[in-house]
Amino acid sequence: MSYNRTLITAALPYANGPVHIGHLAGVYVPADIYARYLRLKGQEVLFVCGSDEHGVPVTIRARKEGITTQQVVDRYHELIKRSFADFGISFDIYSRTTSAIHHKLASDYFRKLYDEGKFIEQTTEQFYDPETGHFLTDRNIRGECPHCHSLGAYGDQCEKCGSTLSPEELINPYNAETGNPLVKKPTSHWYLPLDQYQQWLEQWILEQHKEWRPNVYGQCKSWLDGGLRPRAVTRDLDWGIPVPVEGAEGKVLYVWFDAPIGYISNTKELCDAQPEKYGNWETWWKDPSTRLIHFIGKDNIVFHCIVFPAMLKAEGSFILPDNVPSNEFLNLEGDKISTSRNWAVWLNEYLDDFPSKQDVLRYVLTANAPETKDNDFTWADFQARNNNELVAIYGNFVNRALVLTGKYFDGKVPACGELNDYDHQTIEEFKNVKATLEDLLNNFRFRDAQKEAMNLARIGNKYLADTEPWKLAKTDMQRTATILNLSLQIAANLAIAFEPFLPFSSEKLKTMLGLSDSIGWEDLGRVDLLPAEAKLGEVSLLFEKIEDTVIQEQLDKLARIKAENEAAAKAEALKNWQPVPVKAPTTIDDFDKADIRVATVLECTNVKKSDRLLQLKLDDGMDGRTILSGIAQSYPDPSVLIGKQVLYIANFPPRKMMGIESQGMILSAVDADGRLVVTTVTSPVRPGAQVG
Ligand code: B3M
Ligand code: ZN
Repeated sequence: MSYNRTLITAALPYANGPVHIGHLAGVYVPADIYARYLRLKGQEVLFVCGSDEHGVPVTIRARKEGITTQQVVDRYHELIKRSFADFGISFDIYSRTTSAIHHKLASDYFRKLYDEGKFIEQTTEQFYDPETGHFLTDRNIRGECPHCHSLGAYGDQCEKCGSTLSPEELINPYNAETGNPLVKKPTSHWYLPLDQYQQWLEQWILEQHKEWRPNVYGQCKSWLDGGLRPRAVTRDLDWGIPVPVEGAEGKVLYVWFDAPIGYISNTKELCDAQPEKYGNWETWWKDPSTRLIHFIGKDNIVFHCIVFPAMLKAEGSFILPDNVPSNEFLNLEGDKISTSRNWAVWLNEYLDDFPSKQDVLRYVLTANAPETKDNDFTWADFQARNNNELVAIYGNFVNRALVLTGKYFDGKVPACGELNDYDHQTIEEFKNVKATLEDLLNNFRFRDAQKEAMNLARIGNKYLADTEPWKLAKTDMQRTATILNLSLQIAANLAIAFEPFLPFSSEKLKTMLGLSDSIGWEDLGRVDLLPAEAKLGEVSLLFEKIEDTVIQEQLDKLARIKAENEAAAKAEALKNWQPVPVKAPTTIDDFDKADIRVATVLECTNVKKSDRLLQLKLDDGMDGRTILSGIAQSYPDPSVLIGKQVLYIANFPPRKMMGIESQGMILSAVDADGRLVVTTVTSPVRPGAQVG
């Protein structure tokens, strides 16, 4: 299939918080690299995105802050839009789903499917808070976990024991926000019968799109193998797009029904505003010679590969996505990025701390992109890649070529003399860069593509190091001129090759080289991009070293956030703590079977390679014994237990842990925050004394 244009969408970020490095790495930098690359090749491209402003999260934040939901989305829509612009994410439009054009388009879309009988209507019993008059979604319902009896389990999952739950399983469910007990109440909703699209989706994805990334294809296959079921497309909420059906007051379109339609309404908004530049929106969404590419994170795969395509198929006049290059997740310093725990590097804060270093972050996030598996961002790696790659290879090469030209040729491109074998060999090496880059970029392999561009800088760096023009200048200016001419041509190639990845530094380098705007992607590999005698611009460093102190500040900041989170978690645990229910009745005979004794702690040390176990050497009034106990987290300084008397079970069979034999079990009380406190006696007794 040959295409005349490419429509690129990037997942619409929820407008309930700022954007962070995980968003950039997962979705927006890859999408921007691809859009810039296609534009550089002269292709017709539309790159659309906008804020996703409906759904429950924004309403929760509004209630927490005591402001309106519209105020929340207005605040974050502007912040997110500015962050994307600051990082050079080159959308043609960044709009929002509270726009009138989106409300109308999504509402009309729903009504068309409704009138054509594409939905089924079902009445089900849902949890309802009689006091607030709201139906609740799974995440807004909490209660006692039926498995581990922790009280804060959510309607979809218990975070204590990890069990997947449904709200019906919770004991004494309550409204997570108000604490009110809930009742069940019938409510009717419209459902998209995905099961009716099962066969078509199997054919369209599993047969026609085997080229999709394995993580995407695999997730689609498991959803299809599991059998698709009807999916609700409306909700009982007062925030969202009202359901355009008589008698549906109080119901809105489900956020995941309206949000993908946001791609269409953003396109329409742009084309309606600038038809002379962007043409008719329907050409982008209905002409089969348009190639549609969705950039998303892995948690959005089912919505972009199964649900939205089924919606498009149901409507019947739209094109379908040709590829959905979804990334996995980026973690931060070994921990999952989390908005609620403030465990993130926020884009607006990054720019405060690293002004004008957008390209450094773009480079590092692409170099570590979670393209096929989750990956980890560390500040040490950020510093290393900046100092050892951007500064030491790319920046160093460019700076030497420019400074030496300034020093020996008055800042003008020197004429190129006779090329020797080494020159020809170097030229040969970087002539293939264009083809390699294109193959990688066409296949959404941005990490490898960026590495290929950096290899070009390595070629330049090596060429200068091997030819040492700063020495030759004393004896052979002609040869020096040839070397610097070729070096400047390589630098010009670098400006082009890096443009999709590092737009800011490419712009700066093109200015310093005086590179004509007419030079583009198709010129990659040429060694005559800069004519002799052309005047270079003012020279400055492309990249600057990042010092350890700057990195330490970031690590200290994260350490403070971690401590704040731990304190908050402890306070939360204490606030909601209730003793677990008393166990089933037992007898004195059963109790007697356990031989509980008192012992005095002689030694207490950490167990190597374990962050949980302490090794206690006890005077048990008999031959002495060693017991391992999982109390290390509660006793950061194990020596505090030396001399203390503890209670332990003496007649458990010995068992080996971490290669050490443990003879018994120390008795501890579990505090509300999970801290284990060892039990003792109120006044000293002889070691070996029995407890009854
Ligand atoms: N608002 C973002 C997310 O799930 C979601 C994407 C919508 S794209 C149509 O993080
Ligand atoms: Zn549980």
